[in-house]
Amino acid sequence: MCLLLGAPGVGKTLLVKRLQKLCSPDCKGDLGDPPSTQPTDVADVFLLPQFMMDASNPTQLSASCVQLLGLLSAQQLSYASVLILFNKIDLPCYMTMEEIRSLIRLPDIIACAKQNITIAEISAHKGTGLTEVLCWLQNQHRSSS
Ligand SMILES: Nc1nc2c(ncn2[C@@H]2O[C@H](COP(=O)(O)OP(=O)(O)OP(=O)(O)O)[C@@H](O)[C@H]2O)c(=O)[nH]1
Ligand SMILES: [Mg+2]
Repeated sequence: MCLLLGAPGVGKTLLVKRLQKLCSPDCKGDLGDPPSTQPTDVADVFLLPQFMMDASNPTQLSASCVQLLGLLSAQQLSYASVLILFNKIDLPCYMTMEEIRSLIRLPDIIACAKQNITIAEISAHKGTGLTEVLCWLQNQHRSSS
C-alpha cells in the first residue's frame, strides 16, 4: 500500500496517471501529452508512502514542510520507507534540491526521522525521473513481499 501525500496542486494525480501509463504494455517509453487531472480524481492511493512537494512554489514550502513533519511523526509510519518527491522541475523558476534542502533543513529532518528516506527531483509533466520512482516502488514492493 502506498500513500501519496502533498499539498493541493503539487501534481499527485498527474504522477499516478504517468506511472500507470509508464507501466502499461503499449507505452514503449513515450508518455505522450500529459492527461488532464481533476481534484476529484481518487487515484492517489496505490502502493507505499511518498511525499510530494511543488519545487516551483516557494509560498507552499512551509506548509509542505509542516505536512512532511506530520507524516514522519505518525506512529503508524514509523518503520515505513518514504520517498520525498520535488515535482515540477520543468518550470523555469523551480527550486533545486540543494535550495530546498537548505530552506527546510532537510538533513536535520532526515537525521531525526525513523524512516528510511529517499529524495528525488521529478517532472510528472515531462516524465523526468519517473523511471526512478517506479524502481523505488518496485524495490519496496520486493523487499516487503
Ligand atoms: N509544469 C508542470 N505541471 C505539473 C506537473 N505536475 C503536475 N502539474 C500540473 O499541476 C496541476 C495540478 O496537478 P494535479 O495532479 O491535479 O495535482 P494534485 O496534487 O493531484 O492536486 P489535488 O488533487 O488538488 O490535491 C495540473 O494542471 C497538472 O497538469 C509538473 O511536473 N510540471
Ligand atoms: Mg489530485
